[in-house]
Amino acid sequence: RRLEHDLRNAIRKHQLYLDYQPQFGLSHGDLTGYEALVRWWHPVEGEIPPSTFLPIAEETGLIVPLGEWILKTACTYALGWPPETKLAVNLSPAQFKTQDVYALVRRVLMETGLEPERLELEITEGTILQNTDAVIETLTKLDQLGVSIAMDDFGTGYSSLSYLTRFPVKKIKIDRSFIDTLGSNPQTSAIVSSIVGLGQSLDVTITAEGVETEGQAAMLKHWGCDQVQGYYYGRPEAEVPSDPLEDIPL
Ligand code: G
Ligand code: G
Ligand code: MN
Ligand code: NA
Repeated sequence: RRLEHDLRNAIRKHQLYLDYQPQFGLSHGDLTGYEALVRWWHPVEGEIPPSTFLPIAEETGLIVPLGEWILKTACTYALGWPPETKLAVNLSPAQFKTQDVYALVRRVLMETGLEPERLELEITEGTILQNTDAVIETLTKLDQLGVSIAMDDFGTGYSSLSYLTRFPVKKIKIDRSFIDTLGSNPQTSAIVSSIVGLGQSLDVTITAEGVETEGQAAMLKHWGCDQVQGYYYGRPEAEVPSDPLEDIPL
């Protein structure tokens, strides 16, 4: 397919870049970190969303060099932030299938000099459902290195909650589909407040994604949600272009 060919060239041709969306502590409103989100500006098609090109990257194996470029670019960029500011990077299930994620992360941290404590890796339930033992081992080693693990899109997958006892998960990100209907659907209010309570009992940080309104923010604050992310607080915004990995073979 043409998109596959184009994606192969996209990094070299400077068509890929990262947006960074801020995350805030809800009780004090302090900036806690940024999530890196990959973007592709295609010369003919314009902006192609990650939901279109990430599956292609995963099917073709391009996710390996792409994931490496994302991690290295984001870690390098985060070096310019204040020292307490964390960087969250998404990892797809395919990355755990096709490479040693621990080795990749350790190498990129060493090459860039970013402290492991500043890096948070967002995984999905899809990742922990596949080859569980290998994934547990990888995540445990990352945890011991000081890198933290966040469960993304929480509440949309099919796995049982028991993974919370077996995986070193430090943060749960409540999927934005639940935040969307806060206020209009009493059931989602019950679900979200319960997840916040679960986080408090398990000593896991709870982040609400996709917060778009003051009303949603007020409810989350009332329940004691730890962190927020969403258009109400800040949109994903582009970095100053930088290309530390121009020489990656694609
Ligand atoms: O930013 P946006 O809503 O377009 O992201 C769509 C999806 O793409 C989200 O599920 C997000 O987690 C995923 N995504 C965005 N950036 C990255 C990335 O750098 N790596 C991986 N694996 N997924 C990403
Ligand atoms: O799956 P993941 O959580 O990584 O995806 C994050 C995606 O959510 C990004 O593509 C980002 O652009 C999008 N996003 C972030 N904040 C909001 C928001 O407030 N509303 C909506 N609709 N999307 C958001
Ligand atoms: Mn995410
Ligand atoms: Na999400």
